[in-house]
Amino acid sequence: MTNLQFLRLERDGYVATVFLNRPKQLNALNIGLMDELVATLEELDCDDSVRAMVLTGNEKAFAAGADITEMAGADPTTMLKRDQFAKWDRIRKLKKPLIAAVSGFCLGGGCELAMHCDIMIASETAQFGQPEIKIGVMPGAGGTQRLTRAIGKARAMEMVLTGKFISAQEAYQFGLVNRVVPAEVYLSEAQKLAHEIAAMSPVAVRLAKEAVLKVYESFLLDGLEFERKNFYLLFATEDQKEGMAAFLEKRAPQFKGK
Ligand code: DAK
Repeated sequence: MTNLQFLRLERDGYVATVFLNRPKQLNALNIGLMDELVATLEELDCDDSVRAMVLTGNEKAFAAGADITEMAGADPTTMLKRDQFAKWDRIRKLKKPLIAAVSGFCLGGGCELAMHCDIMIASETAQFGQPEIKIGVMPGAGGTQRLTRAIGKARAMEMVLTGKFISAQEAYQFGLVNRVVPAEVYLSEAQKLAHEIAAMSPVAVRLAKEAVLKVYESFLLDGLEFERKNFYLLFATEDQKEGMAAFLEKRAPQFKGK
């Protein structure tokens, strides 16, 4: 865990806080960051001196999504070989409670990462969205499944098909986040909650988390598999190339349905 390039780590008693740390790119989740994140979370998960973890970004962004520069030129075979989903599966399998402390942009893969967490505390400045459709693709790391379960079909469909963001208050009303707190305290509130959970029996916490997740696990796995296949397929389209190139060139995309 030494020499972290894309993360920062703080420890306080039984609570570890992991900060996503690519501020210039609004914490866009590049491959290097995801590698570090998964390794760090797994290490903390196996460390008996840690009982709860907080995952956060900075005030401006939790994370603005997967790194578009790394995906723009990719074809389905490249995406398949990268096998990035294996990393996300490892986050899904963490045993200890993981609390997201979200401020600012929480978009695309960033929103999907926050939804991998067990509890979400949002700053009043947080904005949530699945804007992949605007760059010619769709959510690939569980967004179509977890968002729909969290906020219902009607709202999820609108977000996924238009890419529109929702505010922290809306996210609270829709059931995506546990609570919305003033910007100054979003992180300390998440850490307070983590300490509260860390005071419980670690074994009971682990088994209780596992049991809550079981509620939808088997359906979730079918859904994730379906989503992944569709996501890969989109990398065979001209619209994906156009959508991502347009973002990087800072212009509006011209989609052709090809
Ligand atoms: N990727 C790369 N760079 C990004 C980025 C991203 N997702 N988001 C922002 N940046 C960069 C910008 O390019 C800009 O860089 P410079 O021009 O300064 O070099 C810098 O961060 C600041 O961004 P802006 O200048 O755009 O800042 P604004 O305040 O004007 O706008 C914004 C903020 C968040 C509205 C805007 O940056 C934006 O729309 N960003 C893209 C949001 C987005 O489309 N997100 C979804 C990406 S697709 C997978 C797992 C997950 C995924 C895919 C596969 N597998 C396991 C296979 C997920 C996919 C996605 O998330």
